[in-house]
Amino acid sequence: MQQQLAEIEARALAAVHEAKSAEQLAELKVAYLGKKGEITSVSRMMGQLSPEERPVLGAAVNQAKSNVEQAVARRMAELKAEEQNARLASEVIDVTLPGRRISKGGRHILSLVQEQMEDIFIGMGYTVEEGPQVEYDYYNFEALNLPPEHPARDMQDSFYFSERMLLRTQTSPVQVRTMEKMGGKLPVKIISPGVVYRRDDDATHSPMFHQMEGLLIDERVTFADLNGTLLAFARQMFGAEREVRMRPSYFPFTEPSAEVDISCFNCGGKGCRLCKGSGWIEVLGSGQVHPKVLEMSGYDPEKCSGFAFGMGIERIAMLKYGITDLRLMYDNDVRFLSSF
Ligand code: 2NM
Repeated sequence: MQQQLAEIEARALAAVHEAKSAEQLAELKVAYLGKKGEITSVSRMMGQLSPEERPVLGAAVNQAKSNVEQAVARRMAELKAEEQNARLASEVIDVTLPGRRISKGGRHILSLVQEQMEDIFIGMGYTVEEGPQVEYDYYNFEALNLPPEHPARDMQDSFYFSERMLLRTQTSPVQVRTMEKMGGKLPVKIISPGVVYRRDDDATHSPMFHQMEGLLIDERVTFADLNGTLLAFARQMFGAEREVRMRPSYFPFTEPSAEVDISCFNCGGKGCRLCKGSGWIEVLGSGQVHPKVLEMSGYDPEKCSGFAFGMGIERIAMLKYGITDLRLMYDNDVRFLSSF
């Protein structure tokens, strides 16, 4: 039986050595070491032996099993190494190829438009001022000549934290703070871009939007200066052929006040769908700063005068880039964002 076992072991080792694949090795393992495998069957014949002979054969069977198992593991490792070497030999990696380009982000359309607007006014000598979004009622309303009964002060229209504090509904408080800071010195020549908040929410109104206001105070500043400034802005923003039109209006902080239209850049003023046939598009509000507003912030209306204006940055962006829904600018869908 020992003889037979030795012969089976030698055959198994030779077959394992010759194996050409992992599947073939697995089959050999079953054929020799499995439940009905050849080596396993030798131990089944143990019953024919004397009690003295049994342990001797048992040990020999175990040794043979162990030898074959080790040979299988060795051959498996060899086959794996061969396979990897073959793959490495055929695989061509060109290490001189350039890497994949990392796509850079871009500025948001609102930031781009705000910057264009800033650049135009910086070019006319204005400086950019900013202020807090959480404001005192005093700076947001009172110092701007908004009487306590004014509808804009209603809880329905503004976000209040307390009786004295709210989210600013316009950037005008920045102008008031700047006038205070300047302490009566001339000129004051600033723009104040930034976010404002109002209780409004539909396709054309968002509770959070952006404004840019401007303020110029100096000796003998007139309505004609306001007109010329806005004309220069309109032409740089919407094209050299634009005209502006001012219509009488009302704001508590300016007197007189005017709504400002620019001639339609789509049809050149002939009338089209964009301007609803009128040839004009409303873009901003403006006026001569009210004497009370000047006085409250330390400027003598007898010695100086000023103009102010305010416009929505979203509205300018929508007009300039043909954006039809305000909300697209807040969704942050990359397909929209990357189209500018
Ligand atoms: C507008 C329209 C008209 C405005 C007035 C002032 C200030 F502080 F000087 F009184 N700042 N902004 C103003 C005037 C804003 O927005 C439609």
